[in-house]
Amino acid sequence: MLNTDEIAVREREADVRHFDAIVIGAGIAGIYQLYRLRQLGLSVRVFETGGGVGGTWYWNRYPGARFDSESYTYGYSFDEALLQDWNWSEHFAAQPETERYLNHVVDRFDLRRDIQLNSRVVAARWNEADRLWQVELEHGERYRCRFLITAIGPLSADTLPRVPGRDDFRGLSFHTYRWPQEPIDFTGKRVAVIGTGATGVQVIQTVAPLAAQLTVFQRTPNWCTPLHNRPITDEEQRAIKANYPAMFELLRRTPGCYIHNTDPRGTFEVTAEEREAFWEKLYKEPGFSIWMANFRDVLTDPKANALFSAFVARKIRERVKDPAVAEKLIPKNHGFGTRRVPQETGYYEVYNLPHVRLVDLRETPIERITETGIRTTAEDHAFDIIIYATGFDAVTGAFDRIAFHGVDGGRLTEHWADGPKTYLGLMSVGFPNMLTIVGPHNASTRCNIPRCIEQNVDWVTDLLRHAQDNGITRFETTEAAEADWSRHVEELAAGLLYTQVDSWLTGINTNIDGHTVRRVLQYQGGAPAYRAKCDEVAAQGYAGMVLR
Ligand code: NA7
Repeated sequence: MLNTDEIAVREREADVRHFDAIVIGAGIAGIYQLYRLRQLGLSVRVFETGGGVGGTWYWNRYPGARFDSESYTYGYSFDEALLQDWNWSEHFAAQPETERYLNHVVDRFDLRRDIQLNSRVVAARWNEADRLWQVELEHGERYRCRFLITAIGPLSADTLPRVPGRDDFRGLSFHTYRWPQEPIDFTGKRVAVIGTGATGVQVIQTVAPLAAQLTVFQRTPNWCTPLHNRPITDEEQRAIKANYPAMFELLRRTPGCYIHNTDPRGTFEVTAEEREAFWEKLYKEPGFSIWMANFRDVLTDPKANALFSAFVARKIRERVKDPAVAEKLIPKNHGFGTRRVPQETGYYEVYNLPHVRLVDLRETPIERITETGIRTTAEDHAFDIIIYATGFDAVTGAFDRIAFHGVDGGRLTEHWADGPKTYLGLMSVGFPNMLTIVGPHNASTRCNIPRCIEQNVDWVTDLLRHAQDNGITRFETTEAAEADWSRHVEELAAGLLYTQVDSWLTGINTNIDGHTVRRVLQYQGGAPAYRAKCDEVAAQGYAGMVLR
C-alpha cells in the first residue's frame, strides 16, 4: 500500500511532461541541436535561462562585443540558402548583428516553439529503472526525457572579484556578461573597468571615447594585437558567397577551424630580415592570423616565443606615448599566445588620452569597493559606473552550477573533482544518455566554435539516430574508454607553453575556491584529428560505449 505522500508523488510524476530529448541552452549549440533532432522526428524541448536566444550573444551585450573570427567563417554552415541570404556587414561583426542572426535562424527554421525561455535548469537526475532523466527548473517544474544534451557553453558562468563591499557601491555596476538590456549613457560619467582580458579590452577601447573619465584596473596585461575590422564591400560579399564551399573545406583542415593556418616554417629557419618582414605582415593582417598563422614553433619553443613576444612588446612601446605606462601594458609573466590573445582596435592608443588612467593592481591592489568607488592600497577612486570584466568559471563552471546526479545519485562535480574525466569530451561514466556538447576535453573550446559545435551536434544526432533505429534506450561510456581518452587529452597538451601559464584556458580563477591548480580542459590535437576519432568511434558501432 502506498501512503498518502507516496501517492502524491506518483500523481505529480504522472503530470511530468516527457520529451525524447531535452537540450539545456539555446545558444549556437542548442539552436542547431534542436534543428537536427527535429529532423529525427524526436520530441525536443530546449530550456534557456535567458529571456532570448543566442547564449553568449544574448548575454554579452556590452559595448564593443564582437567576433574575433571572420563573420562568414562563424555563421552556421548547414544550410546553403541561409548562407546565401544572410549578409554580414563587417568582417568581424558586433554583438547586435550576431544576436539578430541567431534570432533569424531560429525563426527561419521555426525553432522557437520548442524553446522555453526564462527557464533555468537547476538539477537533472538519472532514473535507472525507467532509463530517463528527470530535469528540474528553478521554480520546481519537472520534465522527463530519454536523452539529455547540455549546450551550456564554456564561458557562461560569470565570476566577480572576491573583494569586500561590492554591494555597497551606490552607482551602477555589473559584470560584462550581465550587461543591462537598456543602453548605458556614458556621457559625463566616471567609469572603472576591472579586468583586461579579451572582454575588458573590447569594453575599454569602446567606452574610452564616450566617458568623462576612465580608469582601468589591470592585474595582468595581455598580448593584444590589431583586429583590423572593416565593412564588407559588395564585391567582397559576392566573393564570400561564391566561395563558401571552398572556405568550409579549408576550415575543416585547419587545427582550430579558423581561416588561418600555421606557417610550416620554424622561427629560426629564416633570416632575421625575413622573420621581421613576416611578423610586420602578420601585424597588419586581420583577425587571429598573427596567433594562428605564425611560425609553427611560436607556441611551443620558448626561444621562438620570446623573440616574437619581444616583437609585440616593441609595437606596444611604439603605440603608447608614456614609457612607464607602456611597460605596465607589456606582459612579463607569460609569452605571446599562451593566453587568449585579445584582438583590439586602438586599444593601446586609449592610454594616450588625458582622461584615461591605468592602475596596476600588482602595485596597488584593490582593498574594497566603497559606496563611492574603489579603494586601492594607494587611494580612493570615485566612480559613477564600475564594469567588472572579470571573466568566467570557464569550461566546467556551467556544469558545476547544475546538480547533475547520475547512476546511484553520483554528482558530476564529484566525478570531475580532480579535473574532467570524459570520453571524447562528450560523455562521462555514470551519466548515461547524457551528452556534453562543447564540454571539457572537447576540441571546441580551442576552435572557431560554431565549426566544432556543428561537428559535435552532427555526431550526437547520428548517435541518437542509431539508438532510435536499433531500439537502444541506454548508452554509457566505459571506465576504460574514459580513462584512455582523458589520458590522451593530457598527453596532447604536454609541451604546449600555455599549460605553464595561469588563465581560464588552464582553469585558473582566483575568484572561486578550488581553481588554483592548472588543468587540461581542452583537446589540443586539433579539430581534424578530433573529428576523425569521433567518426572512427561511430564507424566501429560506438566503440568505448555500452549500448543496450
Ligand atoms: P578573462 O580572459 O578571464 O579575463 C578576466 C580579466 O579579469 C583578467 O584580466 C583578470 O586578471 C581580471 N580579473 C579577474 N578577477 C580579478 C580580480 N579579482 N581582481 C582584478 N582583476 C581580476 O575573461 P574575458 O571575459 O576577458 O574573456 C573570456 C573569453 O571570452 C575570451 O577569452 C574570449 O574567448 C571570450 P588576471 O589575468 O586573472 O590577472
